[in-house]
Amino acid sequence: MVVLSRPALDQFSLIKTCKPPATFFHGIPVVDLSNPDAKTSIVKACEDFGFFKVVNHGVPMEFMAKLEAEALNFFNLPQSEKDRAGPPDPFGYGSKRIGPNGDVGWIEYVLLKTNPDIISNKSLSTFPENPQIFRSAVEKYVTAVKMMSFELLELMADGLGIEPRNALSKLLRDEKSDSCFRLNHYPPCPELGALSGRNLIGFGEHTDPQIISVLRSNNTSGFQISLRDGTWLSVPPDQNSFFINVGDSLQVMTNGRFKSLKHRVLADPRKTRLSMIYFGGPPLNEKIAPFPCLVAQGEDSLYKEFTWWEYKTSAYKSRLADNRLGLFEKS
Ligand code: GA4
Repeated sequence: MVVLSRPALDQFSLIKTCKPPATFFHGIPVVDLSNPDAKTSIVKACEDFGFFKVVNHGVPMEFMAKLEAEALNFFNLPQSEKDRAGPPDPFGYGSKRIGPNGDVGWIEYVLLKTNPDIISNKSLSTFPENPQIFRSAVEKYVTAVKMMSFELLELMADGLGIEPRNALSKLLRDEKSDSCFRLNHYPPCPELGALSGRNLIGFGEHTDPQIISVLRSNNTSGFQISLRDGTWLSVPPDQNSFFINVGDSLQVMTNGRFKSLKHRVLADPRKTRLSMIYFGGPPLNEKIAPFPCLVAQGEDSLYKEFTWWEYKTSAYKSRLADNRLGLFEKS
C-alpha cells in the first residue's frame, strides 16, 4: 500500500494496480433463480467462492432504476444540504470516513436501518428534496430485495439439509432483524488519470459481518473480490443482476463450510459508480452458532459462542480490513 503526497489525495490509500490491470474475471458463479435446481448451485457457489451473481431474480428493474435516479439526485445536491442528513452515527449521510475507527475512502454514502421500517430513519426526515419520493423508492426496492433474500436463504437451507427450511430466512424476516441498507456513491477521480499504475480505494477491503449482503450497482466497474490466495479479481458490472456475498455470521452458522468473502471497491477516473446494498442480519439477541446438522460427528464448532450483538459491538471497534472473526475462533 502506497500513500502519495498529492495534496488532494494524500488522505486516501493509493495502491499499485493489480496484475494484469483491470482484467475482468468471468468465472463468477451465476445462479438462475428460475432454475428448479438453483439450491445446488447456490451451495456450490458459497462453498467455492462465498460469492455469486443472481439472474431471473424477480425484482422489478423499474425499482432499481427509480432508486438509482433518486440516489443520484440526492448525491448531486450541494454538500451543505447533504450534510443535513449526517453524520452517520452509524445511520445517515457520510462522506469519505467509513465507520468510527479512521477508515477513509473515495466515497459518499447513506446508511439506513431497514427494521422496523425505512420511515423510522431520522436522517430521512432531514432529506432536503422530496423526502417522501426518496423514501418510497427505497421502500419499494428494499421490500423486493428482502423477498429475494428470503428465497435465497430458504434455497440455501434446503441445499444444506437444514430443517426447517426457514431456519435462516426467519432471522431476516423477524421484525427485530438487525439489517441495514447502504447507498454508495463513488465520484469519478480525474486526477487518477495522471497517476498511472495506481488505483484509489473507494471502499477498503473487508468482509461483511452479517448473514448475506445483496449488492446491485450501475454499469461502472470497481468492485473486486479476493481469492483465498490473496489475488484480487475485478467483477464485471451488471446492472440487471444482483451479487451476493456470504457474511461472517453465515460462515459461523455453516461452521466454516461457507466462507465470508473479502471484497473492496476501486474508484474510477472517469465514471460515477452507484451501488445499493442490503445487509441481512439477525436480531441482536440471536446466538450465532453452527447448525448442529453441519457439525460432523465427533467434531466441534470452530467458533466460541456469541450473540450478534457481541459480534457487532466488536466489529464497530475494528478497522475495515481487520479479521473480525479471528477473535471468535477457538484456538
Ligand atoms: C462493512 C459492511 C457494511 O457496509 C457495514 C459497515 C460498517 C459501517 O460502515 O459503519 C463498518 C464495517 C461494515 C465493518 C467494520 C466497522 C463497521 C465500518 C467499520 C469500520 C454497514 C457493516 O455492517 O459493517
